[in-house]
Amino acid sequence: MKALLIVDVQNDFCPGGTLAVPEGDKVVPVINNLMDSFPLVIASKDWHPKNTVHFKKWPPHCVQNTSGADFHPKLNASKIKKIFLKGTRNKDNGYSAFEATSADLGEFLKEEEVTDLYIAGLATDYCVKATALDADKVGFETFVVEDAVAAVNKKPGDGEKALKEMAHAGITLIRSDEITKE
Ligand code: VGL
Repeated sequence: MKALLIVDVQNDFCPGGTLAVPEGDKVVPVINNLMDSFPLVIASKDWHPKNTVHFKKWPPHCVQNTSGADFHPKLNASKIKKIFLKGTRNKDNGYSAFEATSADLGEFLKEEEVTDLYIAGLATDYCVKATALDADKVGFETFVVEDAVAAVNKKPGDGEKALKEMAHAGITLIRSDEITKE
């Protein structure tokens, strides 16, 4: 069974947000289209307390219960079965959705008999990468949907580098038009 995991498609990571990923919102229509090809769609949210150590490295973003932490308004959130909150504690960076504290993502996917995990969202060079590498490590057949992710690119080329690193780890890079409904 396959599932789609949407990573952090939140206002603060989109243009106008406090940690905007360039063209972060371009993933939204691609993801909305993709949802119909999956029997199970889940999502992660960055969900930080105000005083997290994470904000020593990054501008404050996705603070719990603020509009910056909401999903992008055009994301079709009604199709999302469960949301996994991460980075929820003061000492917790929570890059990977497998570090979510609201529920255990790995356990949930096993219970749902998911074998193939497709990952989309933000950002390629941080949370998407960390999540995909963890998924691969835990034993899921892991796919990253190349046209449904976007990078912070703190240094130019970081996104490309992250994709190469994921491919090297055995993760399959796939385009949304290569994914068929099953
Ligand atoms: C992310 C930088 C800082 C992400 C989160 O969601 O990829 N990037 N915090």
